Amino acid sequence: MKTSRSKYYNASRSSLPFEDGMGKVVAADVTDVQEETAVLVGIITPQQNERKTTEYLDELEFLAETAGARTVKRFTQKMNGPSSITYLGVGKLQEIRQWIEQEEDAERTVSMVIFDDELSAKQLRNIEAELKVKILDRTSLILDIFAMRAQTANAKTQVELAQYRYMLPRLQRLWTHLERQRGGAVGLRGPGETQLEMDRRIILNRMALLKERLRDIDRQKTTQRSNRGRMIRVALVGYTNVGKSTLMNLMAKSDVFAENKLFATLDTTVRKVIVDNLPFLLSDTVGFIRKLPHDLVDSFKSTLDEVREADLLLHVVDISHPDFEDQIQVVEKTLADLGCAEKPSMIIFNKVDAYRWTEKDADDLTPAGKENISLDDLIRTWMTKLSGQCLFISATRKTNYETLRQVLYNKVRELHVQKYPYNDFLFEKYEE
Ligand SMILES: Nc1nc2c(ncn2[C@@H]2O[C@H](COP(=O)(O)OP(=O)(O)OP(=O)(O)O)[C@@H](O)[C@H]2O)c(=O)[nH]1
Ligand SMILES: [Mg+2]
Repeated sequence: MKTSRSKYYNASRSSLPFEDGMGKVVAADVTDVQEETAVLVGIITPQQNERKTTEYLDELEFLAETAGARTVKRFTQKMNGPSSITYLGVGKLQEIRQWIEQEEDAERTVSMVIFDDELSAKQLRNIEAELKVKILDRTSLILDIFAMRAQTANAKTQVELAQYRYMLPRLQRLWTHLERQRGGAVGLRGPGETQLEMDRRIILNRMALLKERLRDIDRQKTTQRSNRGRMIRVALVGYTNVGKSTLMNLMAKSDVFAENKLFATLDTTVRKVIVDNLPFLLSDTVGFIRKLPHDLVDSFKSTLDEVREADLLLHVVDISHPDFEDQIQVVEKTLADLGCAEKPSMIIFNKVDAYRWTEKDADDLTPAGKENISLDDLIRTWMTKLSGQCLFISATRKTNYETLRQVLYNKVRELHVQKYPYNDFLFEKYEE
């Protein structure tokens, strides 16, 4: 079996982050693990019914898998809202602890418990004390995947900054934990606190450095963008894993990394695309997700500038995903947060080839669910809803690809004439 270095920072075993020679704070110790296994936890509340929670946990499982951990069990609890002290009820936590102990007795290790919502420092500390395994939440898991995916200096800097932003308010937890391991509860006020202050200062310094670096990158990118000439800029946006990069590759004949994992793309790629005689710029960027950590959105400002400055947004949707309607809302909400709600945009429903539905028997009188809607009916509904401002395609099978090109041509041309009325470049025969 493959032995890999665990990517996870193990708070219960390791010592604290320390500064390396370059002023960078690194986790001091990682544990060797054969295969990491995860237990997932979510709550069912009046605002989030059982079906929703299941969908969230499905997604959390996909995130865990992307990060390299296999899910072995899920726990849910019905409650009015999360407890500010332990997130779950105490009884539920004990139930999870017992289950973990049973597993350990059977010589099966549980590497981590992942909570579907962001945990406060206090919740983390209490849960960790009770469960005695590594605890992650959706945010730290997403940050971990981002760290794994980051390729360029820009993406790496942005992720590192987001990680420190997440870590800073939670530092105390690590110290408390360490003191407990040493068996001294009182010691917290002594050297521990000094050390905590030192750690905090090291991290704050590092964050200042990263921010400065990002400002430099930002300046460079702004210059690059202003040198791109008079071309309409189109940005592919959408939920993660919907097929943005696949579509980019198809249109720009490029070779952007695309795969069936979450957050395959972190960096923005921009390509010149020519439809007939019309050139424009097409960009592919990071996908959105539910409960996207706010720190991450802030840290990814320069990557998302591409979206902010686009003239037209192509919102790609995976119509074969059971939650695609929810995903549309998440993307629209994120776009609004970015100040892009009013931008011209178009919805591209992708993966029509993968759409599945079950026809109801004529004598089945139960109300039709969303799994009983045929593709044709779905298309009709959305065409009406969006007054025709949408397209249904398959990027892998090229279904309706010609229509997409035609629609884009008209749209980009219209925008071009508005934006650069005296630019005759548009109507020349364009030679590549
Ligand atoms: N069946 C089917 N699969 C598709 C289609 N388009 C893309 N895919 C698959 O969907 C998966 C995700 O595609 P990507 O292009 O990486 O998606 P993305 O939106 O760029 O994802 P992130 O970069 O992770 O946000 C890949 O496995 C693609 O092969 C399609 O039209 N039909
Ligand atoms: Mg991608």
